Amino acid sequence: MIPTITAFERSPDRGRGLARDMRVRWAFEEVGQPYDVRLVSFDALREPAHLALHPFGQIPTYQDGDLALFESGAIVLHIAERHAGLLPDDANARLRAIAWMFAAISTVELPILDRQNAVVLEHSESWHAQRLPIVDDRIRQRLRELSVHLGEADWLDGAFSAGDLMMVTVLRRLAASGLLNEYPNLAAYVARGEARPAFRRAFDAQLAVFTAASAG
Ligand SMILES: N[C@@H](CCC(=O)N[C@@H](CS)C(=O)NCC(=O)O)C(=O)O
Repeated sequence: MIPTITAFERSPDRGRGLARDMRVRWAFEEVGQPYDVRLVSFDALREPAHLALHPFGQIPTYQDGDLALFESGAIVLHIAERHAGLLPDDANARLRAIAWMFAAISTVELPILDRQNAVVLEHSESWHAQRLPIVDDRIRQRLRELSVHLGEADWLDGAFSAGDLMMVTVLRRLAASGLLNEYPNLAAYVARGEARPAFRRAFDAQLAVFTAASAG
């Protein structure tokens, strides 16, 4: 049976691959697992049928037989555990890769999401101009630390893993901010992730949804 995930029918990121179905698509492509995508509208996210799959009314969701999952990190971890290619065989290295997945979505993504909220939701507040540099400095702190850890390495801990997959997708959200370019090794790290054939296939698949929606 082919797993089915949900993605936006009309992604607000205009096909830049920033919505979180991109991580799941990329994971599927890395391990060579075919998948189906069910596109959902914003209205459908609030309907009981979708809330039964995702209590917070978001994408992505994952369904395979009697297994239903939400949270992109949990879905990517499930894919990585079921297939070879995204987690090392060595038990300790495997746990370190999983730790990097958590680091991506809890330690690094949080200040990045704060910036997104500041830019999208708070731009007309009188205090926006004062707050944004504070938010940016919180991001810089994490980027500095991550940059030191990565050093000259290609990936965060040995070979490419689900930890890198999550981290690259999180850092891509900074593209419009220019902040990533202050850390050349991190910018190169993201470019390395984006150059992977599996990333390109996943990116093209989500872009095709946006292009088709725009044409329709
Ligand atoms: N922590 C969740 C976040 C999911 C999330 O924020 N999804 C966004 C799209 S990237 C969404 O569905 N937004 C619509 C909404 O929240 O109404 C995950 O990683 O899966």
